[in-house]
Order: sequence, then C-alpha cells, then structure tokens
Amino acid sequence: MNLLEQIANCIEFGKINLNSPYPPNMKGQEGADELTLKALDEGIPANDILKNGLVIGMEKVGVKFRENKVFVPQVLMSAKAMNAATLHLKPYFNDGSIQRKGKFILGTVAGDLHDIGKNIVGMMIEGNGWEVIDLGTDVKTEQFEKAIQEYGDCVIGMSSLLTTTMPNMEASVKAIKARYPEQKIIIGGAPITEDFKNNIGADFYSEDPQGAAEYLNSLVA
Ligand code: B1M
Repeated sequence: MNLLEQIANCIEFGKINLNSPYPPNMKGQEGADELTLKALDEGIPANDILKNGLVIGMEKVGVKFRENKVFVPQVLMSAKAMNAATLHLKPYFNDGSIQRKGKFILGTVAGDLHDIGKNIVGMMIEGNGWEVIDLGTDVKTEQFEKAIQEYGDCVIGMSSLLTTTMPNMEASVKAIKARYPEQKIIIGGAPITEDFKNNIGADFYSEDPQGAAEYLNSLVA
C-alpha cells in the first residue's frame, strides 16, 4: 500500500495518530497525523495528499455511513483523523497551493438548536475538499444573506430537525431565492422530504451527508 493509500485508510477507519488506541486493529501504527507529515517530507504535493488521500478516505466513510455500515461515533473518529491531517496542510490552504472545490455555507434554520447531524454534514463536505463556513444553529434568513454577500460564490446548506422549524426553512429559502435567484440551496434533516424541497423551491434535498457531498461535487465536476 502506498503512502496516500495508507492515509486514506487512516481516515476511513479513524486512525488519528500513533498514540491513538482506536481502531484496536491499528493500535501501534502511525496515523493520519504522522503519515501526512511523512508524505509532505517525501515531497508529495499537498494537493495530492488532500485529493488522493484524505478525500478518498472520507468518501468511503460517507458511503459506509449511508449504507449503515458505520455509525456516528466512527464518523466522528474519521473527522478527528481528518482534522489531524489537515492541520499540516493549513499553510498550503493559506498560500493558495491547495484549491478548495468551493464554499459551502451551512446552518440549522431559525428556531432550531439541533446540530449533531448538521455538524456531520459539515465534516463530510469539508472532507470532500470544500471550504465549510458553519453559521451554527438558529440561523435566521438575514444571517444566510449576510454570508452570501460576504463569501460571494457559494452553495447554501440548511438543516432542520423539527417539523415546527420547517416553515422557517421555507421562509429562508424563498427569501434567498427571491433576492438571489441563482443561489443554489441544499436542504436536509430528519423531517425534510423531496416533496417539501419541490414545494419550497430549494435545489436539492439529501437525506444523508454523502448525498449532499455528491451533489456539491457534481456542481464543479
Ligand atoms: Co430534539 N427532537 N428537541 N433535541 N432531538 C427530535 C428531533 C425529536 C424527533 C424527538 C422526538 O420527539 N422523538 C423531536 C422532533 C419532533 C418533531 O419535530 N416532529 C424533538 C423535539 C420535539 C425537541 C424539543 C422541542 C424538545 C423540547 O424541548 N420539548 C427541543 C427543541 C429545541 C430546539 O431546537 N429549539 C429539542 C431539543 C433537543 C436537545 C437540545 C436535547 C438535543 C439536541 C442536541 C444537539 O443537537 N446539539 C436533541 C436531540 C439530540 C434529539 C434527537 C434525540 C436526536 C437528533 C440527532 O442528533 N440525531 C431527536 C430524535 C431522533 O432523531 N431520534 C430529537 C442524530 C443525527 C446524526 O441525525 O440530525 O437526523 P440527524 O442528521 C442526519 C440527517 O437528518 C441528515 O444527515 C445527518 C447525518 O446522518 N441531515 C442532512 C441533517 N441535516 C442535513 C442537511 C443536509 C443534508 C443532510 O444538507 C444541507
């Protein structure tokens, strides 16, 4: 297995670093942390490490999560491994030698404080090579609009977990579409459906993070 494949493996199985006891069958082995440093030392371009190592691993996690082959705790370990690796890549993001696929502005809609699912969506999309700007929970229409003005070319993602906040999602989508007709908006969350998406005029509904990542990737393919 070459170095990039090993890095992808660490992300897929949530192996953060040498000292991490998780997963048990990789105990004592180097993790995403050390292997990313090693790859940089060997002169592998940071962009290759991201695209052909980290992103490949995260895509596999996304598919396994969708198929119920892994669960929230495993996804969180993968995200931790991803974070450990991307810390070493930070200077290359800053100097422009790594190009992100685009900007994704994410928030849980007004009145709604649920953020566990939204955070997983954010991690997965970041792991797919996007810059994620997380506005948090209880995000009002004006906050989404302010972010559009501030970040320019971007895709908006909205999450809702309560049937009582679905009307707030509808109001936000409609207001944003009225002001920025070309603005792409993805929606998701447990009570959201394809029909609801069609009724409120959002661009895409995904029931899981992987679907949202695949849609985003299709926009820049
Ligand atoms: Co609340 N809660 N909660 N809650 N809570 C639910 C959602 C509920 C179904 C529980 C129940 O009654 N069985 C119910 C909603 C009922 C309804 O609307 N019909 C409910 C209620 C009623 C409430 C309160 C009103 C309770 C009260 O105070 N009386 C209150 C509301 C507070 C508020 O938001 N204003 C409330 C509060 C809370 C806590 C604060 C205690 C806590 C949230 C903690 C937090 O998020 N930081 C909480 C929790 C934990 C839940 C449950 C138990 C779990 C939600 C969760 O995190 N799921 C939930 C019951 C349940 O789902 N079993 C419940 C795990 C997460 C990984 O899944 O969020 O679905 P999920 O995200 C998935 C997908 O939906 C999708 O991908 C994610 C990853 O797979 N997805 C997207 C999500 N967003 C996406 C966006 C996308 C694409 C995919 O694109 C942009």
